[in-house]
Parts: sequence; structure tokens; C-alpha cells
Amino acid sequence: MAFTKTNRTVMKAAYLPPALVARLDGAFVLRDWDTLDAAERDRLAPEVRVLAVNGESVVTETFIATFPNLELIADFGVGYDGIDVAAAQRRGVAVTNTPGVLTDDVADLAFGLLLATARQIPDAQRFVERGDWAGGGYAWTRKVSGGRLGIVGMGRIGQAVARRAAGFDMVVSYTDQMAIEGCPHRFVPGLTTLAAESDFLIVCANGGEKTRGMVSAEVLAALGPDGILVNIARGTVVDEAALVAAIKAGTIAGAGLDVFLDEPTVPKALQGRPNVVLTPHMASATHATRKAMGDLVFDNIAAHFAGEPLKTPVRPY
Ligand code: 8YV
Repeated sequence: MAFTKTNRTVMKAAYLPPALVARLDGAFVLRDWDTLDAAERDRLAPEVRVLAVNGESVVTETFIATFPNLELIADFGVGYDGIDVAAAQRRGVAVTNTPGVLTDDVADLAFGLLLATARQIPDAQRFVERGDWAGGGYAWTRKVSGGRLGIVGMGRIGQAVARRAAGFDMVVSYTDQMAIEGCPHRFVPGLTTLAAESDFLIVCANGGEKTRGMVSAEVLAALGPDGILVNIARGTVVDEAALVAAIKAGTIAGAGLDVFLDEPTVPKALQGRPNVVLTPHMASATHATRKAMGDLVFDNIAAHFAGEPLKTPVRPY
């Protein structure tokens, strides 16, 4: 099949949920990059008008250039730090993501990690399962309600975290590139100052070069020996080596982490500790939300092929 504007060929180039794959396969010509050999890739690349990827995908300019007739990169995820959006747009390729539909789940997991880390819930479960309770109660832990919460990145997810914090009578402050208009919480321009003034720091910022390593050794030192860090954003935002050092030295009180620098690798030094709670990048992974994300990916692709406005186009970070 040679390229024509009417070919509706979608190249899947990352994991997508089976239900979305089935829908795409039913409606369009779906190809799977990972199952093709080099000759098939060369032959099929010119037909591809849409590339379907996910929030962890790395889509470089070189990869984009593999598809000379590409029109759209549809991302199954809200984060698109792995996609060279500027390069895509230079080539006239649009990019869509899945904002909004996963906000609640991600904020829920952020709060889950905060509570699980401060109250040491997973370690307390291990204590019960080991039979240690017979020898006396579990060690006392940290109070969350009423604490000072610092939010790093006050976008949709940061704001959803702040709404949950209100139910815990927390005092919320935040940092971002600038104060968010209409946001009722205290804006703190510097992350180190925010960390110094927070009991709990929740990272909700975008990934990408602008935020790489932003939660640095200095920020962790400012958070201090009573401070807890939660990251549900991207592993790149935290200087992971500095975090490991801080946890080992006890210069912060604990961490609740859903994302890591080199997923699925999690530093051994973070494992098996009562004050570190680890989850496998699952913040948006509920049945309802993954379905909604898949539907939005499908709707963006369908809108594109129908010549209609994209539902959720992105801008470069
Ligand atoms: C992933 C995410 O996209 O939305 C994001 O940015 O990090 C996740 O929801 C999801 O795991 C699919 O790979």
C-alpha cells in the first residue's frame, strides 16, 4: 500500500492497553513497530500518518524523521517529556496527550504515598505479617493532618493534590515558574525555600530538561530530617543519587516514590526501608482511568483522520 492521504495507518510504537489496540485495529490500519523487521519497517514507514506512543516513550527527531508522511503523534499519557515536540512541530507533526482524565488518580496516589510513607503503612503490614505484634505495638509515626505541604508544580495535578490536602487541614504552599492566577495558596518562588518551609514536599511538575534534577541535594537538605518527599511526576525531576544519599544518611525522614530515573530499575538502597514506599509508576493505572485515557487517544486519532480539531493538542514545554 503506497502512501495516500486517505490511508489511515497508525503505527503503535509503545505499550498500549489491549482494549485501545483492539479499537485502533478495528477502525484503522494498525501496525506494531516492535513486531516488524528492518525491511518491513522501511517498507511501511512512508504509509504511517499517526504514531501512537505512551507517556514513557522516547520519540526523538530521528525517530520522527523515520516517518516522512507523519501527521500526528498520539501520546497515551499526560506527560510528553520524552517526545521532541518542538521537532515534531517543525515538521508539521501535531502531538496530543491525555490531560484531565488521569488527574484524580494521580493526586489520589500522591496522597496514598504521603500517608503510607508518613504512617509507614507497608512496613506496619510487614510487622503484622511477621508476627511481631505479639511482642508489642508498632513504632510511632508521623502526623500528616495539619502539616505544611509544599507542592512542586501547581498544574492540574498539583491543584488536585491541594484540594485533597484541604481535607487534611494542611497548610499548602507551592512553587512553579510563576504564581498561578486565582490559586488561593501561597506562592514561593524558590524550591529550596519551599522545601525549608514544608513538612511534606509533593512533586507534581512536568518532566523534561527544564526540571531535570530540580529536587537537588540542596533542596533535600532544606526539606530536612523531618521532611518527607513524594514524587508522582517523573524520576528525572529528582536528583536520584542525592535522594539515595539523603535516605541513607537520614537527612530526610522518608520518601514515597512512584517514578524513577531508570524505570523499571529502582535503586537497591531505596528498597526494604520502613520510611520509603515504592510503587511501579502506577498513578494513572486504574481500570476507569486507563479506559478514559485510551478513549481520548482514540478520539484524537479519529478527529485527525476526520479533519476535525484535535481534542487535546500539546504545546512544547
Ligand atoms: C503513563 C504517565 O503514560 O500520563 C503519564 O504521563 O506517566 C503514565 O500515565 C502510562 O503509564 C502509560 O505508559
